Amino acid sequence: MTVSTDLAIAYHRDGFVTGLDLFSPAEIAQYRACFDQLEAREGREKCQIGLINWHFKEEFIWQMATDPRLLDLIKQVMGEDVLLLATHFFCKYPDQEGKKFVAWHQDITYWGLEPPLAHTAWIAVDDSDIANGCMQAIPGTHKRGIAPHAKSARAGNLLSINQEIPDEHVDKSKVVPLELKAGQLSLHEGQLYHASHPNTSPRRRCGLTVRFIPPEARQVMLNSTGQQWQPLLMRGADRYHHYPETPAPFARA
Ligand SMILES: O=C(O)CCC(=O)C(=O)O
Repeated sequence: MTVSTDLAIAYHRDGFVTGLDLFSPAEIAQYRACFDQLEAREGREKCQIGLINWHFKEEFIWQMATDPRLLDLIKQVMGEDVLLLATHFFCKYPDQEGKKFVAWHQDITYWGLEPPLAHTAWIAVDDSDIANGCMQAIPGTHKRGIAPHAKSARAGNLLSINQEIPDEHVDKSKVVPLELKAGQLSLHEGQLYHASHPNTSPRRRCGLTVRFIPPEARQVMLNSTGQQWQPLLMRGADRYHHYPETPAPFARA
């Protein structure tokens, strides 16, 4: 693909871009109200990291993940042909003891995709800042190849199989916090090193991750939760047909 916009140039240089406006305050307030209802129904334990691919069940998640403005942004960084791979809320509740964190990792490592291509939009449902444990990233690490991942020795890692890039591979002097206002998003590349600290503030920090892949990325292994992906074509064409066609769960806006 030709990297032509400033956004795409920054993304390919650093492996992420942040602070992009997506939803207006009124729009994100509506989506937050939907999430609050879901949380009241399902409970915090489930909502912390258990809402994986609920865009198939909950229309508001589908609308967030397929918003044309989001797809326009993602197309700028990944090209014309875009499959929606997955959605996953990362909701960190106030945690004065500072137990729940996300260890340094690269997304693509346990997703079973070949070639290892994926892109994530992290949409802030709540304001996300240093105090409540926003995402952090290390610029340029998406160009290093796949790092070794071990099991984290520290309890409380929210990642699916407790994976972690060992400290000796992580240069923490280069870390950039990805602070976002509710309704904004960051985009990150599937090989970028990223993590987040515990939420020791009194405020919830909820974000929706929306994962996208190009059609050439086929699934060669089950992912870390033992599932087959069910991608849906969002933009352009799928000339590879690696995946059975999945019907859209709801109409698109
Ligand atoms: O929300 C977080 O703190 C971490 C999210 C994450 O690891 C991801 O989007 O892959």
